[in-house]
Amino acid sequence: MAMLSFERKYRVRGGTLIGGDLFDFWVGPFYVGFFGVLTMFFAVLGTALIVWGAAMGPTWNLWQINIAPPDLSYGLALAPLAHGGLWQLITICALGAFVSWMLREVEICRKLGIGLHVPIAFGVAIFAYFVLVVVRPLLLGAWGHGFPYGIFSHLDWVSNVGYQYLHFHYNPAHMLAITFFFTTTLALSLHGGLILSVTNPKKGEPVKTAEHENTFFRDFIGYSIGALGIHRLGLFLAINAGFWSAVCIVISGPFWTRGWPEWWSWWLDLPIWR
Ligand code: UQ1
Repeated sequence: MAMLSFERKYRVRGGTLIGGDLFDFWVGPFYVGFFGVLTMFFAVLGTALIVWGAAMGPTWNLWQINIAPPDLSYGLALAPLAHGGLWQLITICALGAFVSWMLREVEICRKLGIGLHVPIAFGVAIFAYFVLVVVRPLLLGAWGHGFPYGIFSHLDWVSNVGYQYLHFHYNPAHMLAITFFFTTTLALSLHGGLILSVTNPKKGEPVKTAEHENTFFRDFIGYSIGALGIHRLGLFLAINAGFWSAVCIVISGPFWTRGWPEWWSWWLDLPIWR
């Protein structure tokens, strides 16, 4: 693909976090950087380890391949490769690749002189994964509390851990996380719909602008949050979805060991009912 006309203007030197000019170059449209190289290293190694783990297993059926964490009896020790050790190395590679990818975003932001909103948002997603596979297992005292890497196996894990707390939907942080996930989709569908509606007028009519956007929502619900506001709201909603997901799983076990329905007994015990 030919270089776009504006790319040359924005391909500025510097802004790197480490290594100076060493990896400060592009391959086609892609900025490389030290963290681009590091991402590739972890991603290729991690993928190779997954394929190795699959080769050790009983099936090549994509749905059934499973790379399990160590047995609980290994506690927080390193396990033999075939007994969860691969899972441990793959987890390190995944976190290495995710964090490197985020730092590559930071370098690009610094080159362009823009805010760090995108890497910060991605960081919250990484945080949720980190809490799930590192923080919670650490607090519970065994890597075996991590979730298995496999399409069906991770679904089974979610179901089993959910039933361990009787009814996971009674977990208040889970309620918040779900509410933020759904509200994120509501906000994006409203925003996507609104933008497309003003940029696709009837044949012969001019494309509409911010005044139409604001007026639609003023007419509709008496309030418009504004063109910048909707993006602030979207970022807030999406970050909260990831954050409360991390909270809802880390409190299950380390801070609450009974069924989640029982947590609500504080409500039934309020003196106002007596
Ligand atoms: C909105 O008010 C607005 O400002 C004009 C947008 O910007 C283009 C939007 O995309 C949306 C969805 C809204 C409406 C949102 C709320 C929370 C009133």
